[in-house]
Amino acid sequence: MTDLDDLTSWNADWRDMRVAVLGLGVTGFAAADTLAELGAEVLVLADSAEDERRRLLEVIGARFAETSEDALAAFDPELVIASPGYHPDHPLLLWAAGRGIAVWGDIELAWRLRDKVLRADGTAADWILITGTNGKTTTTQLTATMLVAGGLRAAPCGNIGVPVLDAIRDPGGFDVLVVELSSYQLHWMHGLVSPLAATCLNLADDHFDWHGSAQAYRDAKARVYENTRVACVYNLADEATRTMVEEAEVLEGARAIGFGATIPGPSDVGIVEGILVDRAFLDDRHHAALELATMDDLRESGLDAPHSIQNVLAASALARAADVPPTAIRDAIRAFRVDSHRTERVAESRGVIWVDDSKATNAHAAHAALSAFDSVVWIAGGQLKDVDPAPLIARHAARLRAAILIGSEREVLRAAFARHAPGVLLIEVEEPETGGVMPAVVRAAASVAQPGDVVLLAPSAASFDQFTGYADRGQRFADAVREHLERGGAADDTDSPDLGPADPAAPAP
Ligand code: UMA
Repeated sequence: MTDLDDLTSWNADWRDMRVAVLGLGVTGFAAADTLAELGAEVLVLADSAEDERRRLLEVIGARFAETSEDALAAFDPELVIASPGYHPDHPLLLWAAGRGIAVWGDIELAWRLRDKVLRADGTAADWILITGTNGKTTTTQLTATMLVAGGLRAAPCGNIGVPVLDAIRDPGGFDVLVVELSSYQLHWMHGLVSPLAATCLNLADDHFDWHGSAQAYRDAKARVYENTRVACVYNLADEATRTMVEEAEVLEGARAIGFGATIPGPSDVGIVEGILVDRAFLDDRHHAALELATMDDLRESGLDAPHSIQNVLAASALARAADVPPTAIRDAIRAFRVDSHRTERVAESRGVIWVDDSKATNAHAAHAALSAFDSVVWIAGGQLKDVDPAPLIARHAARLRAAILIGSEREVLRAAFARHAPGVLLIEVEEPETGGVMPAVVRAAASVAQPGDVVLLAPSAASFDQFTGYADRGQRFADAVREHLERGGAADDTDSPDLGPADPAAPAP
């Protein structure tokens, strides 16, 4: 029987160890591939999987079984690796817990194996960890871009879409990995990972369906700071993130660095008269500051919305913790362009602006998007993840020309509107048999939008009930908008006989 405590290196003896991998998405496949390469005996279990991945499993010498306790018991695993989407109460995880079998996430496994490809000085790449309810992906990309501009070999990975297990096996090797972590991945980390720098960008309600409570979600996020070596970067405007840092077990010498769009104190990164400055990573921080970039630089890169400024400040602090020079940070900001589906302007026609913020999968992100506009036709709904939409609706009722409801949990939204925004026009759009919901959504939005309005897709919900993900939802929206406008449709296109499955129901009951 292998002692799991000894398995802290790529060069440890993983041979013939029986490892069950739960899930065959990108994480499960990367885990199976890694473990097979190490000589372990691998059984992958999942409810469903793409044929191509199943075929590849055979090629790499791993086995597949549909989810079943019997299959897992017959395999008699010494270790279980859980994909992030697995709930801790999943029957197979309860089975493993009941027998005292260790369960690791992919992040812990990758940390143990990070010495596969070493840097020139013989050490493994540093890790920078990024979590938070919103802004993770942009901040991860920004940080990696800044590190590269500073001459470091760096890559974004983790929840952003590239499993960390793939990054640590890249033969080219890296100086720094910038790891985006979801609360699910943090849940499965057991205090081993020791990052160079870490941040929790912000904390708001999300994923309560998975974690069970706000406290459990917060506690998972707080793990990001454990064992930090150089800098715990926190949000000066979000007390919860400061408390996480205060309570974290960090390595001696690690510093707390605040970020915020205000005049920074010593040990903070902030803004003075339109200039982003570092008052943290310089010797004379009590009397001086380093210029990083100007607000004009941010504007030109589309990074000047309030939440984007926060992301830039956090990324700058993380990059400075890795010794990236200020000029490289400025260059990276100037060269950066915001990704698709994040407050992305899709079209403008007859005074109506169409904006895709499909990435707004929770209330915090939808709040940031809604706050940016004065008069909005809001497309909302999907999987609400057990988070009450009422506060968001109450807060933004005054700016809503109308709300177009989609998705599987419309009754919750309908009730929240009835209570907190009874004057707002509600249009419900049913999923048609073919062609998807977006063409009807766009027709409905065009029928109510007035010049000066923004039609905003910021659903405050996950998309998996109707789409393959937020990118698919945003793309279908953008396609439907362009098609509608090409056909000459616009705000006056209300006489279309096929307003389709849209069901105007205003005002709400
Ligand atoms: N599966 C089951 N039963 C379950 C759960 C999953 O059988 O109860 C199986 C599925 O059939 C499938 C596989 O597990 O075979 C899917 O595993 P997964 O859901 O963990 O997804 P991966 O493809 O491995 O992708 C995961 C992250 N997904 C989730 O956390 C849900 C990806 O984040 C991440 O990019 C990837 O690992 C690499 O690290 C996506 C995401 O939606 C983008 N993240 C959430 C978010 O950002 O809000 C957390």
